[in-house]
Amino acid sequence: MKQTDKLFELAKVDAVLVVSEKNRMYFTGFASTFGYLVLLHDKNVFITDPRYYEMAQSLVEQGVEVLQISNGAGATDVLRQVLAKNGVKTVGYEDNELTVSEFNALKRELSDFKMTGVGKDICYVRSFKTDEEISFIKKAQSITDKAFSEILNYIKVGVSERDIAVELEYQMAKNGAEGLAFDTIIASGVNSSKPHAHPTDKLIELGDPVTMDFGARYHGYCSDMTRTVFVGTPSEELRKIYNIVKLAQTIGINNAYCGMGGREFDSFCREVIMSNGYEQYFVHSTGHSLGIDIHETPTASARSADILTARQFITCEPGIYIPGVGGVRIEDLLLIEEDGITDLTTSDKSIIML
Ligand SMILES: [Mn+2]
Repeated sequence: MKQTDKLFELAKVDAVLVVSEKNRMYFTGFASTFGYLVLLHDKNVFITDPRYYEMAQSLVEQGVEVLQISNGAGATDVLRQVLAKNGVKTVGYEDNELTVSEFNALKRELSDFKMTGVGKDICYVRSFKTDEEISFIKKAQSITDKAFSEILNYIKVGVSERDIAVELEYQMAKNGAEGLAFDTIIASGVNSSKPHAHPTDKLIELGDPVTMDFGARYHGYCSDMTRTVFVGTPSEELRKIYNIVKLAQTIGINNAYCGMGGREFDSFCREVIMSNGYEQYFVHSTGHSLGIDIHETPTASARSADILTARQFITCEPGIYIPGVGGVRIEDLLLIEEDGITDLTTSDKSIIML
């Protein structure tokens, strides 16, 4: 089971109850819509129902005890028995995943135990990727880069933002994506000043910037990249903005190092934009990590207290957005390792005019 020793170092509890689908998937590698995973100091127990019991036998090989809920019995009855049998007094739960009503129900059912939120600790543990997770994210990013090179042949005057989104998603699927990392963002012309614009029926016009922010999912893991390209020749102002964003991003990546602060990394990019007088138009943070979720810790922002270290990911995505004019964002995905930073995004960043 992944990283549970690390989790128990942080979370001073006797057991951790994993209920959310993604954290069950994270710890077991086994996809299921229902189950209670109980992490204990010396063993792990997976409680599931007959739909998954047979499939869950694969976990037995990993040393996980698999229990089936018999017809008519409640899952929490079995859960209570497991906790009591193992002398558990304090139970860590996912305070960042459960709804209020799920938590209230659980608290009622487990009133004999002390409940402690450990969501932050799970996020921290998840931020350090294993070799396998790194390989999945690398593959997801390579699919995303391939789709970008294909979409350049497709974008032209007269196609709509929605057309581009659909084609991009098709290209990711065709190159091996099992799904999307998040809803594709396509923003053209003046729409591009809205950092997270949804694709519309707007048609591409000559001179438009087209910002594409998209990612693939591979074995459950996300990738994320953004490029702004131009159809025809951009205005002087947009070209200027493009060059500043590109410079900010290049300086950010070149200065990045293992052990830097999230705030420090943000400042590498922000200072370039600031010194060119556009700081008021850089309206979001520089980067975030990803994994099973598209936004994970650590983060790189002016308020981040995170330290970015080995086996963690961070995006580098400065942007400038001017309402009524347009916007530019360039985003790469970086892997931080002890011996340096690897930029996993291979797509061109020199200004592209289609
Ligand atoms: Mn991103």
